[in-house]
Amino acid sequence: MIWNEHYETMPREELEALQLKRLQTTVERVYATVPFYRKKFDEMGLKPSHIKTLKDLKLLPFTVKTDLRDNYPFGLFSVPMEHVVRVHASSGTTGKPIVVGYTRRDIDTWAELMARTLTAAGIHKGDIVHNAYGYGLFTGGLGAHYGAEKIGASVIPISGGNTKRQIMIMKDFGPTALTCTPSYALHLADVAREMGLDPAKDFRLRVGCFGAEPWSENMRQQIEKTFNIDAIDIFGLSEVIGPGVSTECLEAKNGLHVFEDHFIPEIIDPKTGEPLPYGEQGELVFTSITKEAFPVIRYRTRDISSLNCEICKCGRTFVRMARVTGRTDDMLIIRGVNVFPSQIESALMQIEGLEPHYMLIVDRKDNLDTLEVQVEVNEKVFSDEVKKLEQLEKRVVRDIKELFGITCKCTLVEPKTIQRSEGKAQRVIDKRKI
Ligand code: DLL
Repeated sequence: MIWNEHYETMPREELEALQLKRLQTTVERVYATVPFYRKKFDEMGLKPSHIKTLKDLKLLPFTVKTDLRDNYPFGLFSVPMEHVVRVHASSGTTGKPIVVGYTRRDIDTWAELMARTLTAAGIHKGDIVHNAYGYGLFTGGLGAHYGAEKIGASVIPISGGNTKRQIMIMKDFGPTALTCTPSYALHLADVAREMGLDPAKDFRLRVGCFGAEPWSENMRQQIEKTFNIDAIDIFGLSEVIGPGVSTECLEAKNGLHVFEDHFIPEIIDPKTGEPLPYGEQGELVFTSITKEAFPVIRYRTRDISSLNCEICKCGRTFVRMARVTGRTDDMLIIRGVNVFPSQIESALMQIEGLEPHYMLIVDRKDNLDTLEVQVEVNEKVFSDEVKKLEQLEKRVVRDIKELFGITCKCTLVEPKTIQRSEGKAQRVIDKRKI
C-alpha cells in the first residue's frame, strides 16, 4: 500500500527536478537566516546561486553533531522561535543534548512521512496501533503517534515501560500493530510468556514497525515468529526529522525507501568525505530540502549503510538504503537511548572519590539492554567503610538515571584494577548480539 502515490512513485527525472528546486530554496534559506551556515559558505566562497544542479550538492559543507552542540540550544534554527511549535532533543557527545525544532508545517510534513511509513507496513484506518516508543523529547513516540492518527488508525499512546501493564492492554484492547524498538518487542514477548500468554496466539497483532536501534535479519525472523507478525524496519534521526526518514515496504522487506522528496541521501567515504557510488558502503549523509525550522545541510549521521537505486517491486521510485548495522563513532544505543561514553565519563568525573578509569559493559538479558558501569575508586575511598562505598554506587546509578533515564548497575573496583591501554583506551564492551 502506498500513502502518497504522486510523490512515492514519481518518475526519477521529475523527482530530481523537484529535489533541485527544493535544495536551492533550502540553501538560500539557510544562507539568509542561519549565521552558522552563512559563515561557512562565506569561508568557502560559496553562494547559494552556485547550486545549479543536484551534482553541486557536493560543493556544500558537511554539518556534524558537534556543530549542533556548538550552537546549543537554538542557534541553527532558521525561523524565529515564535514560529517553532515543537522542540525535540537527543543525546549529544557531552552532557548537553542536541535540540531540534519544528514549525507547524514541519509537524505536518513529519505526520505525512510517518503516514507513508505506517502505510508501507500495511497499517491503515481501522488498525489499532500500540505505540510503545517513548513519548517526550525522544522523537519516536510523537512521530509514530501523529502518523498513525493521520492515516486514521486508533492509537494507544502507551509510551515505554510498565511492561506488565502493556501486556494487559495488548490483550484487552487488541492492537493490530505494534510500534517500538525491536529489543523492546522481544522483551514484551518475554513478559507476556511469564504472564502465561503466547504472543503468537493471544494477541491480535498483524504487523510491527521497529527501529531507533540496529537490529539484524535474524532478529526480524525471531520477532516475526514470536508474535506471528510482519516486522518492518523504520529509520530516522532527530537531526533530520525523527522517524520517517526511510522505511522498508511490506512487499519486499529489502532495504529502506528514503523519502527523497524531503531528504537527499548520500553515502560518503567517512575518511575522505568523498561521495561514493550506489552500492558502496559508507557513511550516510542527509540534506533536508523541505524543513523550515531546522534544515540540515549534508548532515553526517555516522551511520553506515549503502544506497540501492533499483526499482522496487512495491512501485516506489525512491532509492533504498541498506539496514544500518553500525556506526563510525562510539555512540551506543541502550534501550533506544543514544549514549556516548564521553557523557558517562563526564558524569563520573563530577563525583568525588572516583578515578578516570572505567569500563562500560553493555549486554542484553531477557531481551533488555543492560549497562554496567565499572569504575575505580581512589585509595582513600577504597579504605572507607562499606557503607560509604555503597552510597557512592547509588550516586552513580542515580546520576546516570537522571542523565539518560536508564537504570544501570554500578560496580566500584579497587584502584588500578581496570586494564590500562597503551593506545586508544577501550572503555566499552558490547556483548549484545544483534
Ligand atoms: O531513533 C528516531 C527513530 C525513532 C527512528 C523511532 C525509528 C523509530 P535518534 O534518537 O536521534 O532518533 O537516534 C538516531 O538511531 O542515527 C541510528 O544510529 C539509530 N537508528 C534509528 N533507526 C534505526 C534503525 C531515532 N532502523 C540514531 N536501524 C540513528 C538502525 C537506527 N539504527
